[in-house]
Amino acid sequence: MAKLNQVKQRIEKLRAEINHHNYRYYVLDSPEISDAEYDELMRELQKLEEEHPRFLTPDSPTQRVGAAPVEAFGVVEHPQPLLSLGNAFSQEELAAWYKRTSKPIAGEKFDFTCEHKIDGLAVALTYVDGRFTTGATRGDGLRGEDITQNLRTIRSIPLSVPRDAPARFEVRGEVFLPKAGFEKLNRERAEEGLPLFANPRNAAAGSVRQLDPRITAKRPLDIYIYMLGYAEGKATPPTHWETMEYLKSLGFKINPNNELLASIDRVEKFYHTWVERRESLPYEADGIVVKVNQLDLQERLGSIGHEPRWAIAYKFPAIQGTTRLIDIGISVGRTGTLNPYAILEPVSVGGVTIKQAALHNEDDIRRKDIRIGDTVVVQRAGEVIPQVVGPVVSKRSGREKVFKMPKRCPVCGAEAIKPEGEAMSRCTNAACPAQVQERLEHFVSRVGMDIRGIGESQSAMLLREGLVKNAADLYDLKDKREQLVNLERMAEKSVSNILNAIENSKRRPLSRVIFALGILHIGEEMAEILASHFGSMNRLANASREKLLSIPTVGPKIADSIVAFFRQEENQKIIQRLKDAGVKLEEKKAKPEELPLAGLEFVITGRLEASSRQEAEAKIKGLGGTTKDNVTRKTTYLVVGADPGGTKLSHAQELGIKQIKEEKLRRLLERKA
Ligand code: 9MJ
Repeated sequence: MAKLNQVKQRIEKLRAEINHHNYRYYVLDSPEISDAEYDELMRELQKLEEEHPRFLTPDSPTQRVGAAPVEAFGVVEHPQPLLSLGNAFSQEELAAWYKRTSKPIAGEKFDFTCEHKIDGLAVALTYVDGRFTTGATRGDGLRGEDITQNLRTIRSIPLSVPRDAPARFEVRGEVFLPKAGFEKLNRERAEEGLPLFANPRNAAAGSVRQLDPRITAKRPLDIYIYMLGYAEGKATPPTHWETMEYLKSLGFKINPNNELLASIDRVEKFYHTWVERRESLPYEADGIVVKVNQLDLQERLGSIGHEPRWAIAYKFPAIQGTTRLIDIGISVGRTGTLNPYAILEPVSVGGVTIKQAALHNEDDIRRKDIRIGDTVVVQRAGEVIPQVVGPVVSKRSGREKVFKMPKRCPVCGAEAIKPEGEAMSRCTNAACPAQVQERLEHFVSRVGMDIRGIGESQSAMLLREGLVKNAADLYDLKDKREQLVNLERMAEKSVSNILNAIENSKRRPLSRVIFALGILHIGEEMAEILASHFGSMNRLANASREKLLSIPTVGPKIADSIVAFFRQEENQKIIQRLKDAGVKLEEKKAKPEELPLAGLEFVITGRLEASSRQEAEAKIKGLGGTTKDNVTRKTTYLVVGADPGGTKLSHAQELGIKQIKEEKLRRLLERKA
């Protein structure tokens, strides 16, 4: 008993420590320990919880991800309606709001809070007895969707709050995808040939409304809390500003750019400051929200319909414009994707001249019914490439032309195909000059081998001059110094820099090399998984389809692509030459005792439905666990499949060995992978 008590205490201590470090990292953006130290704490907690499942609670930091997918979201009734906001689009409209608002509370002293209006998804989070119990979308304001399991995966949402918090309360906030996360997500989707999200808002909404929380967990979502909905069992502060300070003290993430301002003139200043600086923000904001700070006055002002009279969204000027779509061009990506883009009559949008814009893919063009010759609305959002929002149908003359994807690659003339179920058409010729150049650019890019000094124009020149034909040739350039110096715009100094950068790139981690090779469907994350799993390029290159599929996150599309890549002689030669040149193609594998299932022993009985027994055993071993044919005292889990015959089950029962179903094993493997 004494031992069990010690375990419980250790578990509680670990949870408190991990929650603290989560808070430092995700809420304050100011970590106190390294990732490795954090992982170590998590691993210890996971191990103790597995060994002592009776101590597992839903608010444990290990339980953020892992809920099973759902068929559809349940409905949540909001105890108090979620509000939307009225808009002001000009100084006059803000002044009119101020006049309307001041009248009913004339003679009262009040001030304002100003916040950025984040363009994400509004949610309500309910906490009961210190625990996060329900998370819901706004829906129609009265009823929203139950997305609790998805919101649990967002690290800046606390799963528990301090004991002295109100017994039951609801906070409201905006879930969003920071710009950097949005760009990374779209890069990954491009790698995988998936349609791109048009903006961070759509990406955030799409991520939060996934039926499978494991997908949500992979998206770098964040939240800012902007309101206390209600609180029971405890008095809360009398102003909005103090309420936000109070929520901050409970562990919620509050936007540090919020300000408390004494007059409407100050509000105007706050607005103009951010109109100028909005692009520098790490998130997409489409305006500011001005709120009357005194909560008793908010109450007196009340709402009209769903819109409170005590707040208003003062919108930033739209970064949109209209112009004519002269033509649709096609650029060829590194994996052969034919990417349509808009060629526009130059137009100034928010002070920047736009001549080209993204068009995503053929289906997107058809869905929006964008025709060549149309007047179109174009939009600039943050750092994101300008986009065509849609046509202005009323301006059509009837001479506009419907766009058709070419059947041949516009660069090399080879056949283009659109694989079943994919959004993009592809050029089928791996030697297509456009693909060769894109592959080289990808190889040297910052996220690849990071060879500074070789960009788009240098790649083109090296290929044009015949100095390189593929990535491996870069490592022979040191013998061609003379020729390099003779190239246009290549001074002695830049040649030295480039040659140094090439030399330095030999020490990049294996995951970068795998990613830099530009294998179809292999993004940065997948490259990391493959590197840590195989530990060497050689082992990856020789992995069979089955072996690849035994890695939990690898599906058939990825496995086939890897096998096809390494089967090509040309690619084998490139890898051999990289090796000969001294590029590091090995990595120290995690020591067996550091793998997530290290020390756990599994026995399987009965028939497995979702995978074969061999596959399940391979996955367990891949994560450091062991598998045995018979139950002994050392067995950690007996996995019980359908129709278990034999004596394993009764033996396990006699010895008090924990039994788990196949579904539980699957979740365990996914969580650990
Ligand atoms: C956003 N979207 O950032 C409110 N909001 O307050 C902020 N939205 C809001 N406040 C009351 N910062 C209703 C909506």
